[in-house]
Amino acid sequence: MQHTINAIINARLPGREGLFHIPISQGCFGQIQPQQASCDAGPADLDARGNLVSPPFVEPHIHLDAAFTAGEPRWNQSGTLFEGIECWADRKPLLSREDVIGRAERALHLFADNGIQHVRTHVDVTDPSLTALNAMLEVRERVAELVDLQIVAFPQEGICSFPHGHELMEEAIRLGADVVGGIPHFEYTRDDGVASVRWLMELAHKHDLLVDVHCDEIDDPQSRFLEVLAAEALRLDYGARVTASHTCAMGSYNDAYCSRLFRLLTRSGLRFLSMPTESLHLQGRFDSYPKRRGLTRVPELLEAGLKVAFGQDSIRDPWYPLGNGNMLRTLDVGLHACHMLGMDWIDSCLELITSNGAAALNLQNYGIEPGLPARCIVLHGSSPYEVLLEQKPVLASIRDGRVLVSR
Ligand code: 17E
Ligand code: FE2
Repeated sequence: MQHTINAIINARLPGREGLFHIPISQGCFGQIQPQQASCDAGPADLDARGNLVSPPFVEPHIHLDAAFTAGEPRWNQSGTLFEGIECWADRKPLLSREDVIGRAERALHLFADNGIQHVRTHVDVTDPSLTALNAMLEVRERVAELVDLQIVAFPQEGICSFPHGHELMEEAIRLGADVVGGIPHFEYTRDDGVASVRWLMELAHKHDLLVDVHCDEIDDPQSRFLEVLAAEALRLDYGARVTASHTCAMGSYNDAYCSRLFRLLTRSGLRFLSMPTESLHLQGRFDSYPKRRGLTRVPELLEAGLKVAFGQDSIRDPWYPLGNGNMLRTLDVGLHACHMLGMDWIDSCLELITSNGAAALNLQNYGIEPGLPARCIVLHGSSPYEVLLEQKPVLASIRDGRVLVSR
């Protein structure tokens, strides 16, 4: 049974000293008051006991239509992105509404239990039946009390390279997808990749939709579709609404090219998502030694003032056999892979799985501020460092004043 609360007491807040009393009424936060000392909880109070209270975790990049299909009908033995796409193409004809809804909701309940309240899922629309898309549009309504779900029309096998790819994208938008996707590095030619990015940006702009492109998810330093995406975002003045996912090739670009590229990136202001567990697993597969990590330039993008967040990408699917819904695991791996275990990075690390993800999703009412919807989580630890050290399950998850999770 979910009950509502009137306040969170003995709360610590990210980047602020001392303890706080956070009142909640009619599903929204009230005026946050500093507390002189730790106090006892009333019947409708949630006692944070000096632990950190944070806005909910954001899962900005996942593929729920493929969740829990690892090994079906066969395992990805090479561990490459490309064999994953082949395995998925064999699984796709077996999809049904019930199958997709069952697996996606299983993943979303696991996410909710881990303090995630905002999710963006890519749904493969290179399927003439659009079975997964229709099922996920239903799921978006069915889980609304637990999570906000954004649906990306994602052309897994290409827009230009898949029969009727453009029409399937347009149909997905007509049916109600929130975000326009793409996969330029998978199109047959560089020209097709460029054409696909220009076309999808026009489509999004015309329909006033967000954009999230699987962009340069490959170790090939010649894969340079990010510059096309950024230039289009700049031209259309659309940067805050455009997300570049993966950009793995940036980990292989030379510094001279990157210095030119960063000038464009900062001007366009687009958002970045890196999926550290996934890229460590799928990239570097064509290297002997030394072997690349396959991640984009996360600290460099952050230092340039751009928003970067981490996502899980997969949960036991043809691309990645693991995943447990715990964003702290993703954060841990990402900080290791990106050389970000310096104390300054650790102090701000929760932004990578909270506010920066919210920026990528273009969320408007996110944060712990008076008047905003009362959505937050209580973490195990009084500082980001302690939270990262322990990686314990969240102690509570509150949504619009209702207690979704409490331990
Ligand atoms: N599809 C894709 O193109 N890339 C990925 N990382 C996943 C699906 C999980
Ligand atoms: Fe992905």
